[in-house]
Amino acid sequence: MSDLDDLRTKYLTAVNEAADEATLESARVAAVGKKGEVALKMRELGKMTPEERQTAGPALNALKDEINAAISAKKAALGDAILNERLATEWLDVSLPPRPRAQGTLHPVSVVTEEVTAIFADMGFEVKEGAQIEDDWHNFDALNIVPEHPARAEMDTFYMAPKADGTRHVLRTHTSPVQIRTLEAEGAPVRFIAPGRVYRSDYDQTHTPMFHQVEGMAIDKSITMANLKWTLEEFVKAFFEVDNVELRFRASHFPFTEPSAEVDIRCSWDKGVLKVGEGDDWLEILGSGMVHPKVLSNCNIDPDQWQGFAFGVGIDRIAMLKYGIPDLRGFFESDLRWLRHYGFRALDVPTLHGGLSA
Ligand code: 2U9
Repeated sequence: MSDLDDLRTKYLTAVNEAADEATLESARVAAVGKKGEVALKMRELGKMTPEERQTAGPALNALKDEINAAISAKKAALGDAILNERLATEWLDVSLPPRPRAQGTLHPVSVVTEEVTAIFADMGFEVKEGAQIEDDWHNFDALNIVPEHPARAEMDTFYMAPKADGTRHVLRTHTSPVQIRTLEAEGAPVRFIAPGRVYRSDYDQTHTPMFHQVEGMAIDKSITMANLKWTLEEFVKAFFEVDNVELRFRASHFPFTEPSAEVDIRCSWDKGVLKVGEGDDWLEILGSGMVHPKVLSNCNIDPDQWQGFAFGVGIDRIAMLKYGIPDLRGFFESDLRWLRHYGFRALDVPTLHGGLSA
């Protein structure tokens, strides 16, 4: 049986020296697999005499068991080695103190947009949004802004590179294209606000090249400036959280409204802090008017049947006023100190039922 001893030595050495599971598996197949050397030896049992078989059979079975046991032991050892290596490299010091949780805040522009939206939604206004890149028709022509109007000058408007046909798109200078597209698509009656980003080439303490507006519009058969005045009064009272406000309408001029009015609210400044509703000062907060008949007919709406009001408010401006922020430029500098100081905690999101600054 010295050839069995040779087999034992050969395969126990192979198993012992296998450095990974693949090599171990090859050794297993060669030794105790279906066509392995031990199986071949077992086939020879048939040719033996019964006496020879009586000793050779158990010896072969014992060898097979011995090799299988060695393979199992080696497999476990290889598994342990892999685990030990992972344990050595992938570790975490659970005794370290926890990292302070990054505390994000809501930007005042987001909060004021939510406040304004909640107030107008409560009065039955829908909310519409649109693209920030617009064509001349929706940003200017349809709004009765003539080609020579100063607002169209390169100085004020950001133009995109001209297309092959010579036309140039613009970064919208107001959210009014949203109203034009809504009137074109839906006709009248409508009642909605359009909040969003707008762009004008301007930069100082109260102007940035990108800022935020909310414009509103209501068109129906018999809407008048009285409805405009009531709506704006309700808005100002809710926004500044005061029971009484006095609004002053000053005649003005916009190409898209006729008549047009700028709206001031009565206020006082006490040591730099704004108080709305009382005092001897007036604060301009928005522009408004009755939608120009030409604008309605540009959107295929019959101005003899339909009329209504429109207004525009600078969101950043009313955020500065309400929350006492002196310089607009800080709004868009992403300075974490500014954001921590003027930002709002996530759960401070205003709702009408919860109170705007609850
Ligand atoms: C359509 C018809 C009329 C929107 C209006 C104003 C007056 C206005 C300014 C407020 C501060 C712009 O952000 S601001 O500088 N807006 O004074 N906006 S009426 O009138 C429209 C809009 C769309 C189709």
